[in-house]
Amino acid sequence: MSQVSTSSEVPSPVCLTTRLTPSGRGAVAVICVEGENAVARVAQYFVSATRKPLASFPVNRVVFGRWAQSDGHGEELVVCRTSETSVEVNCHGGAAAARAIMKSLVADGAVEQVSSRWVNRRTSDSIQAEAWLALTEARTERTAAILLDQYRGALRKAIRDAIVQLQNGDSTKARCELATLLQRGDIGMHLTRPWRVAFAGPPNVGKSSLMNRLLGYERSIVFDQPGTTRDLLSAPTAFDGWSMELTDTAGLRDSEDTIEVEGVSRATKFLAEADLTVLVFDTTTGWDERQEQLAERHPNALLVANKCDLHGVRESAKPFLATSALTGEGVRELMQQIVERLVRSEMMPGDAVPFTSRQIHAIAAACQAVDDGELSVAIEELQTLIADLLTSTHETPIE
Ligand SMILES: Nc1nc2c(ncn2[C@@H]2O[C@H](COP(=O)(O)OP(=O)(O)OP(=O)(O)O)[C@@H](O)[C@H]2O)c(=O)[nH]1
Ligand SMILES: [Mg+2]
Repeated sequence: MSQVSTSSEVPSPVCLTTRLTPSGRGAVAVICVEGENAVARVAQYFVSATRKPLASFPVNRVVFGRWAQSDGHGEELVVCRTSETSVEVNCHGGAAAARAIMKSLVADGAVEQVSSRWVNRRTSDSIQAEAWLALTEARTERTAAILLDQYRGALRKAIRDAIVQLQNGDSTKARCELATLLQRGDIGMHLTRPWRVAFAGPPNVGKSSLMNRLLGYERSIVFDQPGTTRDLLSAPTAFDGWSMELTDTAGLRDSEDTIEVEGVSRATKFLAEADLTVLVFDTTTGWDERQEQLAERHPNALLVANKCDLHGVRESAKPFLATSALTGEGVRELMQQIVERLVRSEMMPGDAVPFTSRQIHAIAAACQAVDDGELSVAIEELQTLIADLLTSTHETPIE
């Protein structure tokens, strides 16, 4: 009751609270609290280890202390005033700790803001804003470095150059550079989303063993009886700095077992969606009509002859990569071939890459317009792509 009357006596300006780190696992979560009374709001919950009030610490000093909630719970964390009107709270990573802090601030009148709005307040460059957000989703150093290049202006510059070329009537050069950007679109879209690689093939050929070998741990159960894997089993990893999600599937065969039939049906559906299928066979078993048909049904699959330590002879005109999940032979080559199949463009540091569907659609539309001889339409598409956020979604600064 007293809290309500206090807040009505002192009109409180808008205080925004934003989670800056993405949801999911992480060592530390960062929450930004900003607005005229941000320090006071945080100080209601934060007790420094030295008991000195938060406002007495200089800007940019990292202060260790405790977040004390009204229900007696709380956690140790660090807080930093990043300006007179903003504070960063660094708490344990994971959803629960950050959620509890956001909840207490919101209960106290702060307004929760999505991270895209936070970004839009800091840059008017639409591509930089997209890169800023995408960076929080990058899973590897390599993908983060490429996004950082776009954040620093690589894509914006490439689009600007294409606009100038079109304005100067050099549509051939512009078309060529736009086509290069489009080719890199597939890589761009996978900077924040892993490539999906499926391991499929007849039962008992070593699909699970091979996937475990690539992951470096026992994700899937391996057993010497066919029909061991039933459901789809996925795990994230990275090859050569590219983010991948490997999925083990049930051995493809006709079965009377209802659960196995369902497993095979799920496997078949998944293969249609995966970016790449690694079709595994057992090098020691003969190459028969059924295996031939399986390979024919997946013409883009990477063909693997596993158990090469047993020195079987695969008699087929098809190009097989020999592997042994047992000894590790051929596994490095398999990794390389997976990357070669998926990452189809050569990339140099600093290269421009479109990484959102908005960007890719705009570039594709511009290419189409150039092909149709509509240069002014192409220029307009590209100008819209790099248009200032101020003209669309950029918000006024916090009062
Ligand atoms: N010698 C040898 N044995 C292997 C190799 N890879 C797998 N195995 C054995 O083959 C058997 C089947 O392996 P899994 O990895 O379970 O085969 P799978 O293809 O996943 O089988 P399902 O899930 O039943 O379709 C196990 O006994 C493994 O130890 C290999 O490269 N060499
Ligand atoms: Mg298996």
